[in-house]
Amino acid sequence: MERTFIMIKPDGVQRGLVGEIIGRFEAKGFTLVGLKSLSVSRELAEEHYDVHKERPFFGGLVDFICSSPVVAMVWEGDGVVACARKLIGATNPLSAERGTIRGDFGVSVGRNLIHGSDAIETAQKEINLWFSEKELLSWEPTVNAWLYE
Ligand code: DAT
Ligand code: MG
Repeated sequence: MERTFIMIKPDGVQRGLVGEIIGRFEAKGFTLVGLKSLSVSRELAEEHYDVHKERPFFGGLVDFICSSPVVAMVWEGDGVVACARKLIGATNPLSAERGTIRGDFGVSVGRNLIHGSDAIETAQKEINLWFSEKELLSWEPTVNAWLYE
């Protein structure tokens, strides 16, 4: 089954939105297979955002991710990678649709609350970067019988 990496950024944790955000993934019907809170090292943040290392905002982004604890998660379900991006909304919260996490709770691109993998291959890479194999569960919620045909 498809998996994606989701991280509630320091602003989401500081603003007390952890429960709200997790609740949206749960309510949608996805399965939580990994969850931890952590203070992110510079090394991990730089590796995670390596694709953006030439961008002008890279230094500030890494500082921000390391500034306060985050909540890292792995969610599972059919089409979860693309669907999580829809639940999250556009990168700039001001242009994100209402009903999305960024659209409902954010006002600036540098404080957009949450990260979600942008493709299946990226998700695999990010899950391996943030979680060890033994931190991930393999389980099937009994409610899946009522979510999937
Ligand atoms: P996303 O998080 O939607 O995948 P991205 O991969 O383009 O967006 O950028 C990663 C993060 O970098 C983004 O969530 C917030 C930050 N960021 C992107 N563009 C930025 C900008 N122009 N100024 C400041 N921060 C930016
Ligand atoms: Mg991205």
